Amino acid sequence: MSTPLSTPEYDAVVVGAGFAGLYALHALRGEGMSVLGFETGHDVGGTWFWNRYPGARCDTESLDYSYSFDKDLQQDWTWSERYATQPEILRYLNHVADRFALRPLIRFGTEVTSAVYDEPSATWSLSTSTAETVRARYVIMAAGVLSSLKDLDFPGLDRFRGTRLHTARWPHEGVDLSGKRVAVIGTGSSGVQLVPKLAPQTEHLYVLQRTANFSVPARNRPVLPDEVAREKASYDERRAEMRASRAGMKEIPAEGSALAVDPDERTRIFEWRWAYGGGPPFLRTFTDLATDEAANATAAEFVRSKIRETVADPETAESLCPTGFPIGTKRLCVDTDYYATFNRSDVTLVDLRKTPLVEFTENGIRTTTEEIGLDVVVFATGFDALTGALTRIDVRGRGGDTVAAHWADGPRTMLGLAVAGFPNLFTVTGPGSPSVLGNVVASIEQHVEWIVDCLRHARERGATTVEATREGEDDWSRQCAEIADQTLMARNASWYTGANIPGKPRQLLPYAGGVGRFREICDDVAARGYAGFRFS
Ligand code: NA7
Repeated sequence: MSTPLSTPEYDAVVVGAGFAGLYALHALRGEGMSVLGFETGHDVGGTWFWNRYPGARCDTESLDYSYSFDKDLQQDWTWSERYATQPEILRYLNHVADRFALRPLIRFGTEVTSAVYDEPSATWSLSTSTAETVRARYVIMAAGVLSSLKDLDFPGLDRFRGTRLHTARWPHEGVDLSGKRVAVIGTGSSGVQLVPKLAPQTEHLYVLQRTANFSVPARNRPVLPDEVAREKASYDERRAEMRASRAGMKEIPAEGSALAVDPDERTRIFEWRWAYGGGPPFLRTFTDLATDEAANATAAEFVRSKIRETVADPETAESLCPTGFPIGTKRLCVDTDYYATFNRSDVTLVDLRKTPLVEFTENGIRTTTEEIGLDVVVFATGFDALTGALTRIDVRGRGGDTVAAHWADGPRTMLGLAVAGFPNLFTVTGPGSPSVLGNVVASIEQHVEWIVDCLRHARERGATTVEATREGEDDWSRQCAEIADQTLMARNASWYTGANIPGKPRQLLPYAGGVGRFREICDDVAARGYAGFRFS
């Protein structure tokens, strides 16, 4: 005889109140469910709540990096720039939270510390940093893909008497850096956006670079009124294109193989994309840049030639030229004046490959050749991407198994949406989802809508639990690995493959088959009665 099911306090709990959490709350409530959101931050925004460093900006075009689920919202909101700044995106998310009355559903300043599945009642019990416990039938993990900070394991860090800042924990009130000697550690997307903005504010800026990254110009500009009118008039077509596309955004078709054109013609085509601006347009200049090393090398060399052209000091230029990995296998940075900033007399590049960082001292940082006196150190050192937000919570499914243990040899999911042994728990843009390999907002909407459809289906068939099967998870993991093997990304060290976190298993974390293809696969799974899922 089965144990009677007790009534949960909430139909669903949503963890996180960024783009994913807000939409999940809205969509689940729309199904008539009782919902509760938890958010560590003191307000909505997720990534855009935390990452307030000067220069923080989205590198997907605003017209794509925004919700499409509500046509009135889409028409009412007007983006002012091609790539929105962090303050503008945060204003947008606040507008969404108010417009759809989502704020009252969320407990802010509250971190979920554990989520434990209770088999007899088929409910989840969640505990929080504020010593609260709630029970829910469903849990939607929407805690972000770049939200769990990489540990700062620098020798002697505690000794340093100056100010420490992190790009992803930038003070809300801002920081006055005038007259200060400042170091930025890290030259990924955050560092590359930050450096040109900090340089004019500081007395002297030291950029501590361990690995030079490729960066292409954003060519950011205001969105002009006639462009706004035109785009809004045809927004439906833009969104349809976005949903079917590879990267979840309006795309310029690639030009065929990079190796099929002569060098002059190839350079002319790269020049056009360089002048157009943006990461995905550049990486899609030719069809084979992501898959063929020789083709990729032509793009890498083109960017290196631009760095040498821009940076006056030849030694600094050489240090800034990325080598040893194909372009696009680490996230391609998108900048405004990054390389030109090194022509300033008050900016120094410290090449940690040549002169490694030895330790922090009371007064600054010691490398193998000098001690750099500093008032402020900014860490732009990255995140435990895609898995960190989930594995840092003590999530226990059937039999008390933890997600962290289930993923000990690398994350495994069914469609990036569910994990075998964790019934009624869904993940948004985690491993196995196209996630960061495209416009994350496009994926978030697709995931949330798919989850809501799945829960409606469960209700219609009278099921209390829905769960990924082990076979479904095996099959999806195999498909992800097969697609990954076709890319250069999977073979190279980056946070895409978990290589930035010591001890993290190496595998390409997101699904590399594209946003449009992923949607087709998800739709097909649903059409086949949710093949790979078990309802009971
Ligand atoms: P990233 O892209 O992970 O970049 C982190 C940077 O910090 C990178 O240059 C690292 O160098 C550097 N780093 C990390 N640890 C160290 C140590 N111990 N010493 C020296 N340098 C270090 O993070 P971002 O925040 O820039 O960007 C993450 C994403 O957020 C971004 O792509 C957007 O999508 C938003 P390394 O390469 O490891 O040598």
